Amino acid sequence: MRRKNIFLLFALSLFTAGAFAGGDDPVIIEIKKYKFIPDDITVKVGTTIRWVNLEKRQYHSVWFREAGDPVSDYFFPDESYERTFNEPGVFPYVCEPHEKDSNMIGVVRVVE
Ligand SMILES: [Cu+2]
Repeated sequence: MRRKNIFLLFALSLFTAGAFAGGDDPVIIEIKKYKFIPDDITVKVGTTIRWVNLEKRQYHSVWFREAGDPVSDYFFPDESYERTFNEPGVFPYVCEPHEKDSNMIGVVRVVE
């Protein structure tokens, strides 16, 4: 019984490693102390990025204004925002309420 459990754990860890290498999981950008971490990222076409708000109280937004996206909703601690990038290019974005006073900006570079 115990040996079976160990095998199961081993198989599970292999599966997790494979999924990670395949690039199917969203890429995470953390939001902490009015900063996108990292604020400059390069990903492959087809990648989904998930911005996760790790503040204690503060809401933020992720708005791709130059790409023509509608104004984004604010999201609160432990909430997140996702966007998938299906075209190569350079995509700057801002946190709408904190763009000017906290210079809260970032860029996603999408390559083939
Ligand atoms: Cu913000």
